[in-house]
Amino acid sequence: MAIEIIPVPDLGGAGQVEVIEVCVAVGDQVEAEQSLLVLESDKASMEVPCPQAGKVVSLKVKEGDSITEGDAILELEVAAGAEPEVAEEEAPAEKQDEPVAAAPAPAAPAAAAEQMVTVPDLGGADQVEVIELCVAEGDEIQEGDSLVALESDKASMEVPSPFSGKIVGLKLAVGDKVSVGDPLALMLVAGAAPAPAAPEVAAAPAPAVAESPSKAASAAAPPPVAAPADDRAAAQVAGADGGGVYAGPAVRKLARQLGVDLTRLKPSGPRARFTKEDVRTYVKQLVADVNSGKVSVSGGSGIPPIPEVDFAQFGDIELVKMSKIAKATVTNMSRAWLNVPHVTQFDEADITELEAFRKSMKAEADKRGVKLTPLPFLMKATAAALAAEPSFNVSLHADGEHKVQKKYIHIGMAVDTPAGLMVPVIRDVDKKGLWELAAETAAMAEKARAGKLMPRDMQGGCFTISSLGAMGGTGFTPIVNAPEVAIMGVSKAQIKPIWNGSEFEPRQMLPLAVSYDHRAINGGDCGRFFTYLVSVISDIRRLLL
Ligand code: CAO
Repeated sequence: MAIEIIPVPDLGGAGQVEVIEVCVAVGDQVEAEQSLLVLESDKASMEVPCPQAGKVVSLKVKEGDSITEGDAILELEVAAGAEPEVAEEEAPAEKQDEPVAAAPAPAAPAAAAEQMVTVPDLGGADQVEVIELCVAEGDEIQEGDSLVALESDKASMEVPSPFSGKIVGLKLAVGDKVSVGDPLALMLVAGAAPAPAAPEVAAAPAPAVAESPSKAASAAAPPPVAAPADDRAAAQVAGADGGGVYAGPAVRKLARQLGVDLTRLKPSGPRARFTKEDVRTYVKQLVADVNSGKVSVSGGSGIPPIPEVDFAQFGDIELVKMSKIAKATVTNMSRAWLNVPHVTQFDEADITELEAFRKSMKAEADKRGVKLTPLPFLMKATAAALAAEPSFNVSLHADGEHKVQKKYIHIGMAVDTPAGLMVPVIRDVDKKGLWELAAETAAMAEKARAGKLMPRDMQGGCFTISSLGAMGGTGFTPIVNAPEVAIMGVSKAQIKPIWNGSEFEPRQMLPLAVSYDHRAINGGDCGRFFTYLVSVISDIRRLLL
């Protein structure tokens, strides 16, 4: 093993550049070509790839540092005798003096002539996306003004104009993919010879991966990162108000990713330049304003926040830490409640016969070591209803165009545990018998209460049953466990006088409530599903049909 110092490569003449991101940490095993740093100059943001594989022993730079070519980035532990993999072809230093792209040859004053500006050497990058046009047809621009901003997966960069003159025609559009030599803009250039002379002014190569100068046309714009970093060269983004704002490519990229319109911000950088911090501060403030209710997200229909109250002013209080499950419940319930338009339908099932049968099985249940509660019967009946009314066994597809029709029947059961509410899922309920379901529901409830459920145990449900029957209550409206589209709440069975056509009969009635997502299910679907479900619970012989 040997220790190599990895230096900052040739930066295309960019001089001092800022480290905006360190992509590796001490101890990391890195591959050749893996990004080590993201740097930003006035004109470009760029990633610095690692020249060889190895282990990071120490870091010599940190975010915010100003560095230049040759500065040490990090110490890398490499296999003894290992050669830098990119050194041969791409070592920038070897090509530093080679001309890559050039401004047009100075010529004697002459009449204005049209010049085609082409895409300059892109440091080896090919098919680079045009992310912004910085000029429009008819614009009078100065040499060095940015024409377009390009973005590859490694860097975003601006292409400065090699001429002062007027834009006669733009040859590309936002979203186009361009390569070196592609026409960029036709310009009317005062005093330019009709055919530009051979390059005389050499520019430095693009960072780390410069290509042969032969690829650059004489009228190509100077390479993106070799451009002078003056005021004019700052990215000029046309604002909504027609004015201009100044921001480097990395700042514009961040603003684009976060959907921030830079014209709405105040720049804090030198010479009214926007910084990344400006964008972050703006977003932070916006989020804070939305959360505090100062700003409504949708012109009046936003949800006003629940005001913070100092409860201590009313009496003794204690802050109790919420469990992870309790916090997840906060998120899940809010998400389901706010996203799902709920409808809840109520009914009662006559479980007199079911209960008689269940009790008659007690001796056998004891022999099997299983407790036969009403829950397995409810599961089995629900599985039958889901098969009979498949409109309940769906989830809405994220594309807004489809429903996902499930061909399996997995049913979740809400379990009240000391840590909070958990919903383990019983798989393939339609294929299991009552004894198997009784054993499995009891085992899952036990596992939940012992905090031993695995994530997989709680995934894949099609429908949920929430039974508060053992506790009491005459009814409740359960919240759909999205992305499922329906849930059944079970309350405590009671003996009620039911009119049988000639007299009142004492019957054991089980109160049920089905809440459904009205985006996926209509009232008619629920009517069919629920009536069938109640009919099966009321006469479990139907399960055999
Ligand atoms: N009506 C009357 N009695 C009922 C009943 C009902 N609807 N459901 C169950 N019972 C009875 C059982 O038969 C059992 O009595 P016996 O011992 O005399 O047979 C007793 O209540 C206890 O049952 P159990 O709770 O042990 O078993 P279960 O299969 O009915 O329920 C489980 C299991 C895990 C669903 C339940 O224990 C549980 O945790 N429920 C809470 C669910 C919940 O929190 N839902 C709210 C979610 S939304 O906030």
